[in-house]
Amino acid sequence: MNEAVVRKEIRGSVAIVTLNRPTKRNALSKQLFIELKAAFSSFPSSVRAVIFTGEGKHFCAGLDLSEHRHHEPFEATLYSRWGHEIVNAIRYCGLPVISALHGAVIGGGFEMISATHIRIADETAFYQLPEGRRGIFVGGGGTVFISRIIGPDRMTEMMLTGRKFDAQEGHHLGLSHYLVPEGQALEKALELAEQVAGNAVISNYLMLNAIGHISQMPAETGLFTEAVAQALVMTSSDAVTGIDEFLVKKQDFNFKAAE
Ligand code: 1HE
Repeated sequence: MNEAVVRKEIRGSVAIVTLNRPTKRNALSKQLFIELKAAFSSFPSSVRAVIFTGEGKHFCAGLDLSEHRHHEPFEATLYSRWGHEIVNAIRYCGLPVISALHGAVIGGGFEMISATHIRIADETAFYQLPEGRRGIFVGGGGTVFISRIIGPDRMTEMMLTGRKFDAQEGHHLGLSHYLVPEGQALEKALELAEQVAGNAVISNYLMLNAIGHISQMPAETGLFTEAVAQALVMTSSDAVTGIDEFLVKKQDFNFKAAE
């Protein structure tokens, strides 16, 4: 039997999903795709936040090119659609996903982290879309999701030239929300995971789903959807608790700890 190339560990209310193929710089092989999809498909009900990271010196070197020397068009289409399923499994797993990044964040790996909700990079992180230099193209949702972060114009230039953005540059472009010293991304991710795990489940669910969907709607449809989403949360018992705690005790309430 092959060794697992994705590790999944549960630490209290936080799950840690780790790409575990460091000798190949966590390149995305078929086996890794299968295990990654499975890892994000279900979590124990005690889990309230997920951390996504990589073993070794690099987060991910992108698609395993050794598996993609030749494809038929239909096969390549299905492969890309499979990539989209995985990216959507990350984005819509129903829990906040926090990526902890270091070293290479390349190609398909870059596409996957564009689906995560909080991104933390250490100073060694760098970002690259070398597809243009290899005669290929992105296929893991990058044209939609990376371009929403850095804009289609910047993504086009990144792909045409194959340039690398270092951690500082990536941070200024919005690729990371937090930039931390070398080796500290996982620690920061654990701290933030504990914090967001303490939010009301229903609030988190709406943040993870409604904002992304509403941003794709015409304004008036979006505003109506926002009102309905707000009504769902504002009329929950969690809203009563959260607002009362603030008004009476002047504090943020930890919903997870109160269970
Ligand atoms: C790989 C891959 C890979 C490493 N597929 N085997 N991605 C790329 O074009 C990035 C290619 N990789 C690199 O630029 C570098 O490997 C790194 C900057 C990430 C790391 O460099 P380094 O010096 O630490 O490692 P290395 O010596 O280059 O690689 C170590 C091993 O990993 C080596 O194998 P070995 O058997 O000779 O030890 C490499 O061949 C192997 N390796 N990267 C296969 N990507 C959904 S569509 C998205 C399309 C894309 O993602 S395109 C981007 C592809």
